[in-house]
Amino acid sequence: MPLRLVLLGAPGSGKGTLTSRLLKQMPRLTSISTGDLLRAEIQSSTPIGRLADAYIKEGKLLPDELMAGMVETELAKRDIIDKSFLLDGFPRTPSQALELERRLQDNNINLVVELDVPPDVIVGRIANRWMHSSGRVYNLEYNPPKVPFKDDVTGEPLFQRPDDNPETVRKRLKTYYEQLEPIKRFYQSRGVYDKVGGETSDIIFPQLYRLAKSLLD
Ligand code: G5P
Ligand code: MG
Repeated sequence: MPLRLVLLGAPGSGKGTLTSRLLKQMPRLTSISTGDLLRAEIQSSTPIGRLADAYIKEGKLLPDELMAGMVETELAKRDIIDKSFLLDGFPRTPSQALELERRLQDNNINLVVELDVPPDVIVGRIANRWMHSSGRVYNLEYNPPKVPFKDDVTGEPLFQRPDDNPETVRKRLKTYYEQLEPIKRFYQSRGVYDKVGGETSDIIFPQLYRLAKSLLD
């Protein structure tokens, strides 16, 4: 059966980190990160990018319709709507979840995993995050690049996200915890919700892998 997995987790909970690990173990899986898509739009200075820049800097969520359309386009472009895929950072609201369901029809989400990481652990991680424009993520303490401040694959310089400053991180965390209960209830009502937790991605990964593996054939 195709695995159609949503990772739900606070800023800095490890969605990107765990996605890369899962893709290494499950080569047939394809991932879409809405944060990465938006950052690519910003990089190319498109109209969506200009809008996204304003929202992201404020730590606010972009409009639901726009995000659902963006994910649908990406699924179609990669021709994976009826295959296995992982969504990182989408849906984040019940309205996005409903839109996604409407657009996926017979290929609905069959696993939603909440990453439960204590907020005090998260704040320290984000301060040490550096990334590459491909979406590859590093942490100066946890998974440092081989050459300081350079991407392991391309050798290009790494940067820090403009929304990773303490004030915006606080807003992003608040937004996340406001949306968590409603979206959790939505997916519990569909019978596909599960939760894994721990203070490190090393503790969380085997739990996540077990859940994903149980659906992927
Ligand atoms: P994003 O880009 O989706 P967030 O805020 O949801 O952003 P973020 O910050 O990308 O999530 P993450 O992917 O969950 O966090 O975490 P990560 O990057 O893997 O790990 C964080 C850091 O911790 C890294 O440095 C990593 O190396 C390190 N790390 C991982 N594991 C460990 C560990 O075990 N120990 C230690 N010490 N470190 C570790 O969305 C950005 C914005 O885009 C808009 C919104 O404005 C959003 O704020 N947006 C949307 N708007 C509306 N609807 C949507 N669906 C939207 N999606 C995005
Ligand atoms: Mg991320």
